[in-house]
Amino acid sequence: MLHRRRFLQLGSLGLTSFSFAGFRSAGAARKPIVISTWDTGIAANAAAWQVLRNGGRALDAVEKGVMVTEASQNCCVGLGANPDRDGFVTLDSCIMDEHANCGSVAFLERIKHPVSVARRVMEKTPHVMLVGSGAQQFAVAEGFPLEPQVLSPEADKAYKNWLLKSEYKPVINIENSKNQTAYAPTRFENGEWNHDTIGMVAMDAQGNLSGSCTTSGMGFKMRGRLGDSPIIGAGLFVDNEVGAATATGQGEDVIRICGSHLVVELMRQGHSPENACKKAVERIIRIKGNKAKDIQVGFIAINKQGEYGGYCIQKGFNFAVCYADDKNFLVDGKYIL
Ligand code: SD4
Repeated sequence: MLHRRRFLQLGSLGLTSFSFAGFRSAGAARKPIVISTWDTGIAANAAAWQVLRNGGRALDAVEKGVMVTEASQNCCVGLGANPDRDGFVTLDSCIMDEHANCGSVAFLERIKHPVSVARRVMEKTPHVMLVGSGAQQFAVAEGFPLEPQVLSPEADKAYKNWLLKSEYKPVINIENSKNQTAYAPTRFENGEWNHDTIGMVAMDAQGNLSGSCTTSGMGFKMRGRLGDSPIIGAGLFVDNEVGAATATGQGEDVIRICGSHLVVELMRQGHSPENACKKAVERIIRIKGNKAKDIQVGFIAINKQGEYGGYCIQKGFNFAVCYADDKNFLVDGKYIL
C-alpha cells in the first residue's frame, strides 16, 4: 500500500495521484459526467444528462435521473417494487449536494418519488432524516400525492409466491445464481433481472458533485428494516473536494464499513475511483470471511477529475456511465470472488 506520506512526497515531485501504477483510474477524466448502478442506470443517466448538458446543477441531475427509475413499472425501485414480509412497499432514499447538504427519508409508504421528498427534507427542514409516518406526513404537507396502497401485479405475484414458504433468507443481487427460489430480492421478468436500488453520482460543468440513492430495499424484508441506501455515508457520500460514491447490494454489510464514506476517503488518500471501490469491497470480504460468497455489494465512484470506477464482490454487477449525448453505456463491474 502506498502510504499517505509517500503519496504527498510524490505530489511534491509534480506527480499526481493518477499518474502511477495502481492509482490509475479505469475511466478517463470527463466533465460533466453521471454514473449510476445497474442497467436501469442507462435510462436514469439519460434524464440526468439532459440537465448536465444544458449547464444544469449536478443536484438537479441526480434527482431527475433517479426519478425515472422510481417511476418505472419494470423496476423494483419504486412503488411497483416487492413489498416487505407483511405485504407493504416501503421506500428509502437520500440525496447530497456539493455543500454537504443532505436529506433522507426512510420507511416511507405510498409516495412515488422519495428522492424528491429527501431533497425537501434537505432544503426545507433543519434535519437530515425523516422516517415512517412522519416522513409521509411531511411529504403530504409538501404537496406530494398519497398513492393507493396496492401492489403492482408483478409484486403481488412475487409476494404470493414468497408466502408459500415465507423463508427469511436475505440474499441480495447475486445475479449468477438465477435459480435461487427461497428468497428472491430481485424479480426475473422478460428475461431481465430487476434491481431494488439505484445510486447515482454526478459532476456538472461547473465541477460540482452531487449524489442520490433510492430503493425499495430488500424484497420481503422484516417490517421496519432499513438498509444502507438512505444512510448518508453508507449508501451515498459526496465530498466536493474529493469525489462521490454510492453503493448497492446487501445494505447491512455496507453500513458495517460506512461504505460510501470509506470510498471517498480512500480517493482523498489518492486512490482512483476504481481502486477505492475495490478496497472497500476487500474490507467487506475481510470482515465476512467465508460468508462473503453469499452476498453481493457493489460500489461506484467518481472523483473531482471526472474519472469513474466501480467494483463488486462477485460477478454480475454493472453500472451505467454517461458523459456525452452519444456516450451512455454499461460497464461490467470488476469483481473479487
Ligand atoms: C438495501 N442496498 O436495502 C439496498 C438493496 C439494493 O439492489 O441495493 N438492492 O440493502
